[in-house]
Amino acid sequence: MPITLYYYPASPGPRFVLATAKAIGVDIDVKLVDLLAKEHLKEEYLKINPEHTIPALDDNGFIIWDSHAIATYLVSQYGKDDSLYPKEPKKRARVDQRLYFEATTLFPRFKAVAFPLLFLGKNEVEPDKKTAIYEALGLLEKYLEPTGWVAGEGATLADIACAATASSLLASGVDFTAFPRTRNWLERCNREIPGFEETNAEGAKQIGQVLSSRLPPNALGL
Ligand SMILES: N[C@@H](CCC(=O)N[C@@H](CS)C(=O)NCC(=O)O)C(=O)O
Repeated sequence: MPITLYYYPASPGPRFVLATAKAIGVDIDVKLVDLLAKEHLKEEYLKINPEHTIPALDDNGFIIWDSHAIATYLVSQYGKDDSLYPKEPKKRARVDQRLYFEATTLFPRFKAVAFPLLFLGKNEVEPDKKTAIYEALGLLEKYLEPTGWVAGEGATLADIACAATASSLLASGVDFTAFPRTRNWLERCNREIPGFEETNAEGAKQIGQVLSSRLPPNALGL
């Protein structure tokens, strides 16, 4: 039986999961949940995920949501090796810490800007929310300093998670001039993480276009 991913291409989390599945060679059926049409709030989807967030995964009746929980499950269950999510406790702790950074800082700051534009009819960005995005990117820039990767010597799930969100910010007009390592790393993710560009680039472009269409020119730039 196939594994089903409830998915919306413009959202970073579903792209993170799809890129992970691609990188470890797991076949996934994608079921589109159109956020802009509010399909995530319908009874049918609330039965799958009462938190009404995308993505969620159904692996033959095992239902789990939150992109980080899904991606770590997929690698633990189906990965051929542990390079994306190391088993060694200290290496894993570093990857987990950076996954939680994405889950609790980088992505929520993006969502704090995107949600009002997408769902509340807003056409502006509050200055403190914009500042918070630049602060989060400053942290990511620091994390990349030792090795050029987010959480260790090579690409891990933390890179895929952070890159799905950072590429969305770049496509939405955030100014990356002060974050040269982050820009280089995004290009490296596209080149070196198998399947990443293929599963991520188009959706990042889509969210960038939707957000830009709701904002005055250069609203997220400096
Ligand atoms: N921590 C969650 C966040 C998921 C999330 O907030 N997804 C957004 C789309 S990018 C969503 O579903 N928004 C609709 C809602 O919150 O009702 C994850 O990583 O899966």
